[in-house]
Amino acid sequence: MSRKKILLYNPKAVFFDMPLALLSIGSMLDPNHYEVIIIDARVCKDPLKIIEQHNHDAILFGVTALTGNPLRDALDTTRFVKKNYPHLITIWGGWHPSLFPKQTLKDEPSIDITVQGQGELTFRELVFNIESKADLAHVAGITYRNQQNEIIQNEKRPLADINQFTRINYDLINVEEYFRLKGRRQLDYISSTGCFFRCSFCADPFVYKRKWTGIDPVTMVQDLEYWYHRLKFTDINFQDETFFTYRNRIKELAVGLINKGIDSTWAGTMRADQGARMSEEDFDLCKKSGLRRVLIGVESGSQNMLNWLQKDIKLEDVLLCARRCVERDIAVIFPFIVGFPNETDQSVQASLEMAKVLNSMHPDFTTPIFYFKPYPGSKITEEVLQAGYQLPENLEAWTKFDYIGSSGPWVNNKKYQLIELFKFYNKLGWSRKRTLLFPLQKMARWRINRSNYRWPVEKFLAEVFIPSKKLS
Ligand code: B12
Ligand code: SF4
Repeated sequence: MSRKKILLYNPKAVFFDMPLALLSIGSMLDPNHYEVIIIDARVCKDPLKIIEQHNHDAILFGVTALTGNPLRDALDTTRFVKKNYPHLITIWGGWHPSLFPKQTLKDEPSIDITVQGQGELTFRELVFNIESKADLAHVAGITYRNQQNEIIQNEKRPLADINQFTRINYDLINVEEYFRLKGRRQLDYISSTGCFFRCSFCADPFVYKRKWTGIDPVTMVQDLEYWYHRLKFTDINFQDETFFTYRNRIKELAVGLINKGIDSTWAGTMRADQGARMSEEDFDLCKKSGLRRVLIGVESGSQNMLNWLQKDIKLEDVLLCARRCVERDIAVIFPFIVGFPNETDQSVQASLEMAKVLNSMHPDFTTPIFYFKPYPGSKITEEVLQAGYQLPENLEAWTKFDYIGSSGPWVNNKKYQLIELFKFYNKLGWSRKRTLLFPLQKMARWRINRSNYRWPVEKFLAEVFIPSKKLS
């Protein structure tokens, strides 16, 4: 019996993380019955041709949709598919349709179904229902058009235990191609879904209702051991929201990696409070098992602001984690966000100060600074919407929503220029010493320490000598 094809699409974008969302849902289908074809527009030259090749015996076209630029290609390709292959049911899942279940359908007739939140069980059930042409009314976690063309949002699907899912089958993609594009044999891995915390700028509490589910460490070690021997990776990038949620889980993982001889470095996300609760021995164990980098969201250098953000961390915890990482030569990314509504200059200044302190502690510490933009689902956004702020009103407008490029609504141009100069000099000043650049690096530190950015000639020179990508 020939297998039915399931086409899964990752839109064009400029980064090369493995398409974990599509791998997660695709791995849930019985391979004896379905042939899952992942088309990643970031890595294949002519995605439309691949769709054309496979459309005849396919039953659906699934797309993963992240807010912002990737929506553009997601939209164009879905329109192309609906126009040319109307027999394919088009399904969008991921963060954007999780936040806009109905708007996405209302604005775009080429999309048939949106999926909200965790997708594994919903997708498997959807595929079964679509294939058997069954009613979708009982598939929890989706929004769809019924026969009367009404948009119906079904009941929500509670977060299911991730341990009952089939583990990701990396054979569904050409892993070597991702290794090549990344420039290293780095495996992307997701070990949990959701987060227990309540940060008022984040969409996670809205989508996952402060729930969390994670793969048990024994299974994780078995899984990683299997793929280590198959793929010969040398680094694991854990893409979880909060990888260090349970200290014992991480310790068991670390012991497992060591005992199984998995000779690979790894990186993951850690909250400052979680790092502070760990012992020195826990850090030693993680380092021994290959921990090379953590990402610790600092968000603000002002404790008052952190309290307002409901971040539930203390600045002392951030510094404690930083010191522990310095002692063990573990790199850290410390992201900040500035430009919250009504944020004072003092609060922004406190963030810049904290970024300076952290950056100066270790050449492998980085402190990216983002500008706050209100996003639905977060507590802050609800508040600014009530005060009259307007979000993009339709799907087209969301394709232009740009998180990174601009300063957001609450940072004026003068402040923006200052912060951008700070970012440049802070990064240059504290990065690893390079003989040729050393005089510029020294000058950058002098400027940072005095907040003096007049005549930024080093910026000009550095931009000439260092490719801008490395400085961004
Ligand atoms: C890796 C990552 C990136 C990578 C690449 C992203 C990518 N997907 O290609 C990079 C580093 C480039 C990146 C960049 C950014 N990211 Co990012 N990133 C992540 C991260 C850490 C992991 C994504 C992932 O692979 N998850 C694992 C998979 C399995 O989970 P999932 O995608 O949610 O998929 C599940 C469901 O959503 C659903 N599903 C998903 N797709 C589909 C499709 C179908 C058909 C179905 C049925 C179901 C389904 O089923 C899946 C299994 O349960 C997430 C946080 C997280 N843990 O999810 C943030 C996250 C996605 N990023 C986020 C943000 C804000 C950003 C940035 C704006 C950050 C910044 N300030 O620069 C940028 C810009 C992104 C852009 N618009 O261009 C937000 C998303 C907000 C949003 N609404 O889009 C997240 C959720 C972090 C957060 N809590 O705020 N990111
Ligand atoms: S910012 Fe991180 S810790 Fe806070 S709610 Fe979002 S995912 Fe959880």
